[in-house]
Amino acid sequence: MNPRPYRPDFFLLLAAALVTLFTVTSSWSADEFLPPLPDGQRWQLAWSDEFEGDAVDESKWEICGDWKRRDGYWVKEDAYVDGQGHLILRTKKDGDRYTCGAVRTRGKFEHRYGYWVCRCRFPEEPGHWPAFWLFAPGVGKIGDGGRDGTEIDVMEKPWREDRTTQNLHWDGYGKQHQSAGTRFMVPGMSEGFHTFALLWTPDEYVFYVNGQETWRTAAAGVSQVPQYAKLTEEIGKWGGDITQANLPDHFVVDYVRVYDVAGATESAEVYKRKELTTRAANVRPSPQQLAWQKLEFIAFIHYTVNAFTDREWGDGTEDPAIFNPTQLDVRQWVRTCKDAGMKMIILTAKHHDGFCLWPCKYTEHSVKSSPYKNGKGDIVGELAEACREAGLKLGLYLSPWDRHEPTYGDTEGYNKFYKNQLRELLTNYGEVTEVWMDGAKGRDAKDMEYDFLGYYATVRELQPGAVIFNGPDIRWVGNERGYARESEWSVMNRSDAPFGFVNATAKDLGSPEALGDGERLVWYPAETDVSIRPGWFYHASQDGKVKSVEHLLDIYFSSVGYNSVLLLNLPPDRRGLIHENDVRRLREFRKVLDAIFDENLAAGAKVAASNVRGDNPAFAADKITDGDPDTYWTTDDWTTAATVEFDLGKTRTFNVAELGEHIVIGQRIAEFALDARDNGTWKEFARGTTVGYKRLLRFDKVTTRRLRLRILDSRVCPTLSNLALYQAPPIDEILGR
Ligand code: FUL
Repeated sequence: MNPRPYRPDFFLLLAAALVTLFTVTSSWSADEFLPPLPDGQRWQLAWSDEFEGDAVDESKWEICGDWKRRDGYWVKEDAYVDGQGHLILRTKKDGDRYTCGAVRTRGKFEHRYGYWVCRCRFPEEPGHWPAFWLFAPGVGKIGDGGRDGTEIDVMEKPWREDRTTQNLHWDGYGKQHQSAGTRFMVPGMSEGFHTFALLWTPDEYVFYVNGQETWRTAAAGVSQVPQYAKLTEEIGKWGGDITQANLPDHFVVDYVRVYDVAGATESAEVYKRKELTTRAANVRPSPQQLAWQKLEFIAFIHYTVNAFTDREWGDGTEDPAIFNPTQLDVRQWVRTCKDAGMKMIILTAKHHDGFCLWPCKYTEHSVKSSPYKNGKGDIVGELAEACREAGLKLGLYLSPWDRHEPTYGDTEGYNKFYKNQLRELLTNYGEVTEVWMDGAKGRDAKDMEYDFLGYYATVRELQPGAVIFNGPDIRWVGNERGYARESEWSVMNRSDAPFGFVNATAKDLGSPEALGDGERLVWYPAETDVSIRPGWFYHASQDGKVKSVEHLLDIYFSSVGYNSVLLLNLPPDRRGLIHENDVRRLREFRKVLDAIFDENLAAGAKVAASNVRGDNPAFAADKITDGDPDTYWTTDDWTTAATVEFDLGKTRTFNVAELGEHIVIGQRIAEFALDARDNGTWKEFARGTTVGYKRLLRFDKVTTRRLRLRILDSRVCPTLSNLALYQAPPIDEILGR
């Protein structure tokens, strides 16, 4: 039903709308009272409705009804605009029942802080009252004062005379209900238009009528959560006796405007940063990158003529006759890696010396010219088969720098040769999961240009499921010591170079500053490569220099535990076996990891979060401890700080924590802290920056039943799919030393 008595001619309406629009847009900021601000700050309109047009703008307002409300009904037909720039909330008698109008911005505009103002004219008859108020679901939550949401009544006028009231309600409407309020007279208020406003800062509420301060309070904690606006009429005894009213009666609203504080110069910067971090937060891993990240711990095998010459870099002049591993057993390699919990083996199919571990058709410089299996061996093929049998993935390293190949230095000739080698490797050995393109090149190397784009295209064509290291998929962490960055972001701004498109050794690759203009944001996670010995290749002189369990554990926490994949190198010796010392050390290392990550003390813990996205149970905090890596907790957009409380069910002692984001949709968390409840107070015991796929933290023993995670900063909104707690026993105890 059209509530207006007549519908003016469309063109008249349009002309009127344009005139009003022009007057409104050109004058509103000039004649509005706005509370004074410190130098350098100004008010900026964040949201408004001038009620132009011929219908309530439902992108801004939800029209309430039809349902019972107090002694009457809220019905949709009683909330409409009058074509003169006003919202009308009508109260009328409809048969036996009394009805009135109400609108709210729930789900359409929810905002915290700022200056909220409404200009309106009051109804004249008794039995009902108009109100302009702010609300949030957290009003019903008990505890935390009004901070988790407060009913903020900027104006309620149940009286016919020049009197009004402003109120706050929090901690629900039951036994714990709390409130505060003020009542006052403003001569002339019952007639004509007046403004009612709220200045809401994180610390205080200041109320105004016609630009005059009427009340200032922090009550029991100022609401810190986004709230929505309501304009309502209600029928009840508080407003007098409705049977005495001459109906219909109208509450007329000229506008609602919400302003935010903006630093005059700062705002453009803040906006730019928000825009950049929003884009960065939404960069996602490819399915291949995600699958690779989940491997966590993988093995490198460096093997070539170097094992027989005792060198780290062969010069390409080595005689294949020296390559004679008499006990080579790829199954021993695979067993060693599998027992250590590694999920892939990457073999140097060809290192810088150019010697090929497979019988390459394009060169004689390979196993086929060696005594190994009388020239009939194929170490790539043997390893591929053993990995397949054991359920491990296979990766291949093929050095672009080749110190043997005669075509090296002739750009066209060598690129053809290299792509032929790649084609052979990626065609004949089944699934290959990672292709390692080493950037190393000696100073004396002949000058030539690698056809990286052609190399990548060959990989994509033959092994579409593979990730390319140093290419478009995986980045070198920047050192060979085994340490990722404490703030290891997986999103960065790449250059347009086809190879080495970030400066892998830079200290900071992921902060908003490092993202710069953000024009080429990519998901580019770090792989941390390190050898279990000082060298990449086997040297008998290093048999006593295998890294200690403590050292390996430190590397693990600083690589896997810093959002990276750990690629640990094991060099087979001249026999063709991984040396006993290395095997023993890996066994010990695994034993220690198993003891640490034996029992998650937070499994199934009760969890509550300060904010849940859209109050949707699918994103609730219990997803953090449900043991399902595919479910996660998250918050509303731009709730970049939040707290999550865990009740472990009983007092527990732990010294390791593990966190994991749901990186499927991007990486967000920038800073967090962990607190334990101790004698009625929260005590911080650990703190970190990025989380990403996995973040591990070690700290002195903490004993508590209640734990709190504070997300201090994140991009757009944090996600968390896992928080686990472990009790790491002393290493000596685990190893019986
Ligand atoms: C470097 C190479 O020069 C080393 O020999 C080793 O292969 C290491 C993993 O990469 O760039």
